[in-house]
Amino acid sequence: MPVAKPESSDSRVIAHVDMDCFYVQVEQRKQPQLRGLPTAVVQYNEWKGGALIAVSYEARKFGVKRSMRGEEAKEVCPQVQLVQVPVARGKADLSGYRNAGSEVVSILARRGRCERASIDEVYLDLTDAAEMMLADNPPQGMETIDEEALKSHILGLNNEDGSDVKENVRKWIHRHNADHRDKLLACGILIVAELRMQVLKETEFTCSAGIAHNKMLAKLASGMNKPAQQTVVPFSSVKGLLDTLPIRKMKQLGGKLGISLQMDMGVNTVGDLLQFPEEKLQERYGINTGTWLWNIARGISGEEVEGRLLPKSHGSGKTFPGPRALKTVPAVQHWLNQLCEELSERLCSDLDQNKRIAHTLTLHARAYKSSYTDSQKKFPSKSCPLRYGTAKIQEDAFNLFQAGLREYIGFYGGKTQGSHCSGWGITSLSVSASKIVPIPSGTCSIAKYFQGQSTSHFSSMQSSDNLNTEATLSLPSGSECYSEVNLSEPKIDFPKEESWIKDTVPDLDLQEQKDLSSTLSEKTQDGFIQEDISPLLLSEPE
Ligand code: DCP
Repeated sequence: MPVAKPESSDSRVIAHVDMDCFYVQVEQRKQPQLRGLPTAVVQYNEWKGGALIAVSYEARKFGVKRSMRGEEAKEVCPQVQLVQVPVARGKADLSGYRNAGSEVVSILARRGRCERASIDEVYLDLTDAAEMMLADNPPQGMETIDEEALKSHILGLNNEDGSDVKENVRKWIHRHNADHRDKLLACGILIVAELRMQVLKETEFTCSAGIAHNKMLAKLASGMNKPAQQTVVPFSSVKGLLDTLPIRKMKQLGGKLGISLQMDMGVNTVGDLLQFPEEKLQERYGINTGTWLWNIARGISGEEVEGRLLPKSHGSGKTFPGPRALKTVPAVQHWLNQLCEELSERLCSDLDQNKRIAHTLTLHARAYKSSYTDSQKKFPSKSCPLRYGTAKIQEDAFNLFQAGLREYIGFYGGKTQGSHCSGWGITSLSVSASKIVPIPSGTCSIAKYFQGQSTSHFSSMQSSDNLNTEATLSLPSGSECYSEVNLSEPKIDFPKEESWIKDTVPDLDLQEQKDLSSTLSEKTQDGFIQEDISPLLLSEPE
């Protein structure tokens, strides 16, 4: 949970950039004949035409929605072009989308600190660039303002009927009597417009952006005018924006906390929170969450843009809904092997390209038990130290699964006959690698690094299919220690009916998560507390 720094945060320039119908744009770049046509990307599972995961703006005009399946989309828009997501190892292959996201990040990072927040979203801290522009070539004195900047939406700007909107924006940017905060935002408008045009030129992708004094407001604004547009939140418009904003629209309030606020406190809009003293909110939701709620009601957020261009973890997952649930241990092992193979490949390319290694392997699963009273019990997530090499990862992941299964079905719970188990089914599986850090600078070879680290890492090196143990590293000096972001959340494979969490790292710290969890009397809420214990004697718990 970020601590509010109202004084300093008022004069920051933060942008949130979000790609428009991202997977569709990636597919349209591959097949330019689809440009301008109503298009949707569908899952690899072809049942009823496949579930839609991205919908172009042309298709949205006909009523095509992400919640539909291909057949339904054809009913509302017979000319819709359905493109299947690429497939590898019997599951969706997102690597093309990840790489396309990286192309965009490398352009956006040119003007300030850049945080890759998801596969298609980035935060930028443009404060220094804006201050520099203000000092050298302030917008107030510019004769011409770029057309793209003039198309910006400035919240609170009085655009009476008939008035020339672009002219109003030009006047707002040119105001000499604006306070420092608005002058900085005016610079932000120009910088972001230029960056977006650069992205278009170099990648052919359009994106939308929000520009404000903090991350929270920038994120809210970026979704207000899409596609290919930018929205600005001047300080004077913050209250108006939040007063009527339904709380469920806030990133962290779409789930159980939002429901509790509505049901227990009668809070429907962010503005409704203003009536509660900070102490009252703390009493109800814990110290950190209470203060955070008090702050967001006032548009205050001290959350920093982290300098992070690389993902914080890698993951690979797949769901097995309904009749496709996995009911035997060999079936689970088969799929785990596929997932681990993909994970291992990505770890190797991260090591190769970025000189980073991951330290923790985690297995998550969803399961059901047909014949037991505690059918609500969740399949426990399990972690262990990560050993490099596909075979090692497969072996460890399988051990994690077995430990989880033993705990899940209980000692007497499963009717296990050899490899065949009855009474349980696995509906989703995922493996992830986290605690990714750069190999210390000065390490001369990968093999030496692993030798120095642990025998498990080293032994895995010997069996790695993909690693060249002789490879000599030229490590960047003073490499940055990246913190986590989960770009690799296996989004596609999660069931549609569950709310998809784009931003997979909730902006709540551990204490906060616990506060919240205990307040809501739930010990194992998804997204808040994960039980990652090492079930094996491989090493100490996380
Ligand atoms: N995605 C997915 N499954 C979901 C939601 C999204 O696989 N349930 C993928 C496809 C999207 C991409 O993530 O193209 C980015 O998701 P967004 O929510 O940002 O949506 P889009 O970029 O598709 O559209 P918009 O222009 O509304 O942001």
